[in-house]
Amino acid sequence: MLPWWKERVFYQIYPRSFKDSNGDGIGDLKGIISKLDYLKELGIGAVWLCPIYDSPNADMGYDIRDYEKIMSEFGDMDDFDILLEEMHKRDIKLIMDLVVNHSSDEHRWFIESRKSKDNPYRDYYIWADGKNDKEPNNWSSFFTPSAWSYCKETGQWYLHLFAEKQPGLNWENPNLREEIYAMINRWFDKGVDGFRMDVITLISKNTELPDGKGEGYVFSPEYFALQPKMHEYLRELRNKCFRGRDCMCVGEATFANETNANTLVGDGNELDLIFQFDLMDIDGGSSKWDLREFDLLKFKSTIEKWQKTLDWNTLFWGNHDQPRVVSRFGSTESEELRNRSAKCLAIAMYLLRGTPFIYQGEELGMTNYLFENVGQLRDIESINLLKQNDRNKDWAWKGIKAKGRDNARTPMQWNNSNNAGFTNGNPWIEVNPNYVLINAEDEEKDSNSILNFYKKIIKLRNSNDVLINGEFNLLWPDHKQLFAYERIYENKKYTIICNISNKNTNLPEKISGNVVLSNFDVLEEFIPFGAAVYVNDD
Ligand code: TEU
Ligand code: CA
Repeated sequence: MLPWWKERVFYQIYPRSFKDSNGDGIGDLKGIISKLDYLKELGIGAVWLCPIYDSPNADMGYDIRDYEKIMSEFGDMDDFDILLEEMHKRDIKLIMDLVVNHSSDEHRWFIESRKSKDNPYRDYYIWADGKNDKEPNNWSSFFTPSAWSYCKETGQWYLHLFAEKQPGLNWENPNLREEIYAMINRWFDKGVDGFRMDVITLISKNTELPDGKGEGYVFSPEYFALQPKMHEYLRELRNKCFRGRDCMCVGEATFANETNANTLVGDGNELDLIFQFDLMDIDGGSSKWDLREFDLLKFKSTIEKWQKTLDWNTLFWGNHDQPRVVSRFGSTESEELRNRSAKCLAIAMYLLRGTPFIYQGEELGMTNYLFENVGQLRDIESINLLKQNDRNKDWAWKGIKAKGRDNARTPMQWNNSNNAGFTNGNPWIEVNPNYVLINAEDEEKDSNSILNFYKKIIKLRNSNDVLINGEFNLLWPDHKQLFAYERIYENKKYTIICNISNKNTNLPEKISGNVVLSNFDVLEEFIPFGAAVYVNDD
């Protein structure tokens, strides 16, 4: 019997932008409840819900002020209880996004911790003395030049691997860990089905706090990612919270690679699944902002590497941190190409071996937004990039337009009425004006829509022995246009062929079997972004 999280297709909801029910322009829990039938009809079996906890939203909820209070803009705990009940009524599981590498600086623990060096909560966070009136070391953070901020009340610095308002929790402290475990178990007792653990590979740091190699501020994950005690903490988390429950824990495994990934999921004593980011980094250079062209051969070798590295992968083209996949790896040159490339990418990804995670709006073929000025941005990562590159604004803006996280955070496009039916108020972030063309209501009525194609792919995969259990075999690894692979289980084989290019191409060999799904009238020649699924059970 497979665990439920291997048999279901997941859908990631970014609640702030999903559906607003009370006209304040901000998505909320009641809005999600109103769209559960839409998810059921899509074929979704589980939801990853981005953080809904009380937060000042310095980083849109990834800065938690109270782990057991619902963010007031999203509703209250009664709304949550109804949401969970309505999900379970529809046999949709719920995993919560949990951020325990850091909290908000407005969390009561931090308010206490910063009061004095002998405060009982002092060691819930990572404090250190400066060196020669400067930071304790030269680490930079994901969002700020230095990973340290000074606290004059106590004359020490505190570590934050993200924004100043996201102080790092000190997992070395068993009291902190016990509080985290107790909180997780109280959420389990409410009936949630698991957690997506934010940047969980960063929870252990090198306590010597050594300088990174280089001049100035240096990004130094070799001292704060996948450190030795991380496994100890993950095993303790498994034993204190997950063991014995019919639940799932997926870790955002920032900096995991093929040499260490199995230490996180291999023996079942730590995480069940990981999100690794090799594919998300494929069009970046020294940073995500150094844009690179999509390289299909690199894509194919990356996919094959991970299909061979892990017995069970997470399968995703994006999330709330990534740009919209059809704009990034597909084509928006024409409506025909947007339609066909979105379908091609879905076939390419979601018939691989692993658990699919579809990001809200991806099933509609939603695109990046054409941001033009900083007033349209909401994401601290992009806003800080502009601040830190004042003399290099063109470079920064090029990166933000291509990969800024706000691209994925514009409101869900439900219909072609005002604000795409997301809100009848003033949306917290601009709605993409192409909602008049791209929206769920119109796509539901269009048999050729991306939405209806996603329904077909999910239906094909759901409860399909071969596509769930089958082994993966890459075909034609050196072909410069075709991404093709087989899924084989017992005597049945599916062959998946995708022309991820903007040129026609012929198949290198004849494929046996019948076409069960395709995004074009399959002939010998595959048109740009043409994709087809063949099955043969000889
Ligand atoms: O993201 C961690 C992370 O590495 C991101 O900074 C990501 O690599 C980057 O944004 C890509 O552009 C998690 C959450 O998914 C993200 O939303 C939070 O901002 C971050 O942690 C801090 O909690
Ligand atoms: Ca609202």
